[in-house]
Amino acid sequence: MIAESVAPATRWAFAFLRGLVSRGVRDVVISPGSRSQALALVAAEFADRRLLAVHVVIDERVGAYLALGLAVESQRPVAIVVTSGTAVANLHPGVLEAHHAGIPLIVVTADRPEALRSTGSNQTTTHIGAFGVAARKTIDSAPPGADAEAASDACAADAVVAAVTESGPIHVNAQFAEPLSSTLDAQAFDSVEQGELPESATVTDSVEVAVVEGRIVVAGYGAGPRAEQWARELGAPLISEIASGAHFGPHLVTDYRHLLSVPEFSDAITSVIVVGRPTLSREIDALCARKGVDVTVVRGPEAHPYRPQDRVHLVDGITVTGDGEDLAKSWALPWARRSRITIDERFAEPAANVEGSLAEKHAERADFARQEMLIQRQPVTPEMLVRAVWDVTWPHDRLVFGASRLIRVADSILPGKPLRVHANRGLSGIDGTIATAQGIASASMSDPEATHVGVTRVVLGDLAAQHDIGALANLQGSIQVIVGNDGGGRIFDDLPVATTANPAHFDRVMRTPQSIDFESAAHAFGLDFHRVQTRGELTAVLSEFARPTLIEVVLTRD
Ligand SMILES: Cc1ncc(C[n+]2csc(CCOP(=O)(O)OP(=O)(O)O)c2C)c(N)n1
Ligand SMILES: [Mg+2]
Repeated sequence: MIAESVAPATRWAFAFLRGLVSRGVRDVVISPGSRSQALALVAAEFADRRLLAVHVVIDERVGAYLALGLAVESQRPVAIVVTSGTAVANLHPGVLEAHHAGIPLIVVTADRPEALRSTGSNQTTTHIGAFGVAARKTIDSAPPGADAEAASDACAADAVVAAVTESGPIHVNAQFAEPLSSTLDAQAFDSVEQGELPESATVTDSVEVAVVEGRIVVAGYGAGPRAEQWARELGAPLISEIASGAHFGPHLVTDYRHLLSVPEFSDAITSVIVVGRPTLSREIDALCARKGVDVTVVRGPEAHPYRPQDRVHLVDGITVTGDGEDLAKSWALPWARRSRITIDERFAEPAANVEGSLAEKHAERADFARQEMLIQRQPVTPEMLVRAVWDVTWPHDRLVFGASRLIRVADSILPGKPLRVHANRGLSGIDGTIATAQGIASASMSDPEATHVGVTRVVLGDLAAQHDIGALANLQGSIQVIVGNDGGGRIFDDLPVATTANPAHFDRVMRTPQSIDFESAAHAFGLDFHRVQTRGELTAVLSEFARPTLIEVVLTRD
């Protein structure tokens, strides 16, 4: 028990944070504010005692995405504490993304007592309902009184259980009256211990799926490695998106966009097992909507499971019956082989004739040197960029893609590799990408079980980078922000409207090229900076790495 002389707000904040920590929460993101002072100051005490990692972010929009990245990587709910008013609204993009993607967050907004709502009281608005349907549970906690500790512990328990079982954002609105905080005896912290998360619900609805020719597995966002395992067990081709967690293995078909248009392959498909939510290609949507194709969707924590047509079987998991090893030889492997051949042909890395380097004749050696120089001086294309990043990334590293064109290029050409790749595909916003990556980087650095601390690389477009430029203020640790600068939103160039609209108008209101000076931005935030124009420079900067770095890659137009 904490002395009654301590302000109720501080007692509530202490027992709430103790309640989170004892139930497995390890990270809290804090943005400054007066109404939220008790939570912020008590959290700082927890951080001093290594009971919680506290991440301080001025901009709540950045804070929400940072929390989301921390939750993705740590697989734990992450708490966010903000003050009242517009601070709450700034969380909305990250909360929406977390809801659609199914990522657990505990959003704590500090409010005045209910009686002051709608009275014109400064910085007071209606917090309840601010996130609409995106808050999977809302707890409006009454102003703390004599029972502050018990009430806030119950509130923490509710929030953690809901975040884990619902796997989405939970909104806790804490009503604080004056005095907004007071000091706390150091002994109070003796009662705090880190505990584990409550158990989450186990899979209930698993259906049996037989090994048959004509069945393929599609892994979308949130699929994870089980999709790769199921494809092997089923002897089925595996179409797994780049951020699915299953972009590897012998059955992988990277060149699926093309093969789905080749009748010899495409017409043979009779059944699709979709794991997670595919978001990167129209071809998958078209396939799943095709008449006569049976679609089973293995849902995850996302708000709305993938439903490309009305006749979808929605399940929580599958159990494969039969042995797909023989079938793989005649069904899955021809797909995978054909895909590999095409990709190798189309995207072969150029190489100078190595024998030339060993030649006796000076002219031949000089010719080799010239070829090599030309290769190194090639301007960087989107394909070259994603390939170079993929090649330097190892399983202990992390890779994050922004929404837009580069993730699609990566998805359509990169060979299989069991890497940890994330992209915010819940709503595919171009906002919050750098903040999300920093959350992933921070959580990966604090993983006590990690044997290697890798590098987190985030690959994003120039508009996405400008959108989240404020997140550069929070960069720390092993992180490279790699901006593919192609003069605006080049994804729109592929839309039919690009050929019909007034070109000047299209440029001004859709492609929207910007003139941001990324070098000055990097320096303003104390980051290292490189501008890269050629293949040689790109490979050199990707491997040289010490501090948080912004790399601007000037991309050539296709
Ligand atoms: C928050 C948000 N605003 C707008 C969009 C619409 N949008 C999708 S892609 C895109 C352009 C992105 O440009 P850039 O980051 O440079 O990537 P590029 O297409 O050039 O690779 C925009 C504005 C979005 N997805 N999210
Ligand atoms: Mg761009």
